[in-house]
Amino acid sequence: MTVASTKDIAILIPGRLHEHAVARIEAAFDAIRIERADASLLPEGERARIRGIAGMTRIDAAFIDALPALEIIANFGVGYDAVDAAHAASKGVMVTNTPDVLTEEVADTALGLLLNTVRELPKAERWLRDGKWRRTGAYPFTRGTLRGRKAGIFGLGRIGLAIARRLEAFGLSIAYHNRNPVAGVDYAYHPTLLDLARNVDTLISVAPGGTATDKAVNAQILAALGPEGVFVNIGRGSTVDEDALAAALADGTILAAGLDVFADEPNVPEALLRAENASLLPHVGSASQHTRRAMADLLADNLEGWFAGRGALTPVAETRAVAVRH
Ligand code: NAP
Ligand code: 8YV
Repeated sequence: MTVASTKDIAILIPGRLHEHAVARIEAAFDAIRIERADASLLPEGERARIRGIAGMTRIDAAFIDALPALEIIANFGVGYDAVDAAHAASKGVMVTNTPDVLTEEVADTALGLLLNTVRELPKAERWLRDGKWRRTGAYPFTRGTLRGRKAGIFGLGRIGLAIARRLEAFGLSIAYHNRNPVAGVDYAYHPTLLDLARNVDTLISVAPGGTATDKAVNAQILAALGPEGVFVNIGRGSTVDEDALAAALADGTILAAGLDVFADEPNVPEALLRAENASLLPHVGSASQHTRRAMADLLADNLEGWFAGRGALTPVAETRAVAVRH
């Protein structure tokens, strides 16, 4: 049996994408690059040729509608809140993401961020580098400690579970909130986020973005955490009311926060930049060379599998029933 070439299949890459993913797409397909996901950047004839999109950018309903031959959107990242997957499903378009290959890396980052936040490690390092250890003496004892803390995980999925396993090893008690309890897990389940926040002092959010979680971590949740409360966000910035968080950090409603994600990246609110009790990272949860390459491979494997007629490797929930139609 001869295998048909995929070199005439047009795959659109809007905006930036990992160079290994680009190289694999260029090797297997007819890769077309544009600056951003804007259909006006493509001539009419070109639009009708696009059968796949590979990207890490917003793909909205209008963009999907502008590409009549579109079959698959391969998203670089496990979080796909930037892709209108419900609309894609309604048009019979597959959406894939990059789960599992990044889980342990992101969980590692979450623990690093938690330690940085509670034990002020970046500030202690700055103290040393600024010569204060030599001139002034030891860095002040931190008010925060992991000892005796009760952790609550908002979004106990793949990454949440990997974080929970690490927290267990650190000796913390663990509770969680999801829409549904997780089978086979004996961490305490709380049916609402508020109930979880009232019962823990360390809230770690690894929930997806989207309308259902928009600003879910608000002033009431932060107040429920209490004055020893620590909030860590490794999920999506949109899940937090950033104004309420900045106010809670400033007035002592909570002790500290560690944030890897923000509502309007790369723009971080001034009030959070100024907060000395916040430890801030520029969305580096999965950002090792090893893990980003694995994500790039999974994205390319999804496209290759799809156009070889084998279906998608990692379809998102909304498009699980979408079938190969070529
Ligand atoms: P996952 O396995 O799908 O887990 C998501 C969890 O969130 C599920 O347990 C789900 O449980 C819960 N959830 C979803 N919607 C909810 C809602 N409205 N209310 C309460 N709980 C809800 O996904 P994952 O692989 O762990 O990734 C989680 C998220 O991490 C991604 O979506 C992404 O935004 C973020 N992420 C960030 C980085 C980074 O670099 N900082 C890297 C990777 C991923 P139920 O369905 O039962 O509600
Ligand atoms: C990436 C992420 O930084 O997978 C995710 O959901 O947030 C990160 O791994 C991001 O997706 C790159 O666009």
